[in-house]
Amino acid sequence: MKYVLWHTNPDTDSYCAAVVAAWFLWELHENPEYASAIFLWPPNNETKYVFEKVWLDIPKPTTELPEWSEIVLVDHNEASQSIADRERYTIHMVIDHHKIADFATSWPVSMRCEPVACTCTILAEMMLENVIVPNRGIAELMIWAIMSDTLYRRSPTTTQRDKDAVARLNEIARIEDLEAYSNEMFAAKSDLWDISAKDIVTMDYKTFDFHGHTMGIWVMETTDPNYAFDRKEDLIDSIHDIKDEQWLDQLLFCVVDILNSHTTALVVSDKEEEIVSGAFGVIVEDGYADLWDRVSRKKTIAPPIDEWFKSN
Ligand SMILES: [Mn+2]
Repeated sequence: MKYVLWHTNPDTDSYCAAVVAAWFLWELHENPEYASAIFLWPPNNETKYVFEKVWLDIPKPTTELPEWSEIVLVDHNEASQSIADRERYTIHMVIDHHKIADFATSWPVSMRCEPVACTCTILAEMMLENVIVPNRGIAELMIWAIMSDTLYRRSPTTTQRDKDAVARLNEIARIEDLEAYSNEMFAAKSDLWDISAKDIVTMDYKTFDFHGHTMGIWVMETTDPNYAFDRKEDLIDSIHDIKDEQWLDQLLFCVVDILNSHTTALVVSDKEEEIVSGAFGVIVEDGYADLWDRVSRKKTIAPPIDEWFKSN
């Protein structure tokens, strides 16, 4: 049995990709015992919504990962985003769409990494290549994952391959109004009334090493940015706490307005103000920096900061 694992702090793509990859491997090897998705971390509100909405006729994923087992990594490859003690398992395969940072094994491994917006786009292509036709539930999961990772195809990370995958998959899923469906999913993600400021800040985080500076770029994607702005003081307190706890030099918390493709960053110290105004050429006012249409951490937020650190 191979265990399919998503990254820590899983998002909708990683949840869906794990379930879909396990299904794909059963079909490919004609053996439902071949692989299992493993549920190690709880879903966010958006992912919960998707799994409540989609009808899946598949065996239940496991929650126990036996020691020394073979694992398949989806939606990540870096050790820092993976299960702790990863060296205690044998990596069998990687399916991912992120940069390759610190990946090494002492044995041969299958790697399928592609510069597309979503892991499920890669899985949809693997099915096409292997003449495996997803059932309706599996097709739907892949559509939601792609809509989530591309912010309904608005994000600059979106490629033609992502759009083609959605079109192909929707011939099976037959969702009539993709935009309305996507907006409901984003609204589910934005429903944060019962979530603490600290959990909001840590919902979607990635930490970068910019030329020796450890900086967190943390993102909240929402249909209603006021969820964040109304709790600004609480969020700032949490950001300071987290910076201390995680030994971060800097932390930028970005509120992404999904419907308007617009990002506002919360700037909590003079150093962060210097970085943000230098990297993006914007003025910080009242603790806020307007980053305009930079909605992708990977493509439009992290690279200018990296450049700034390089020359400062
Ligand atoms: Mn992804």
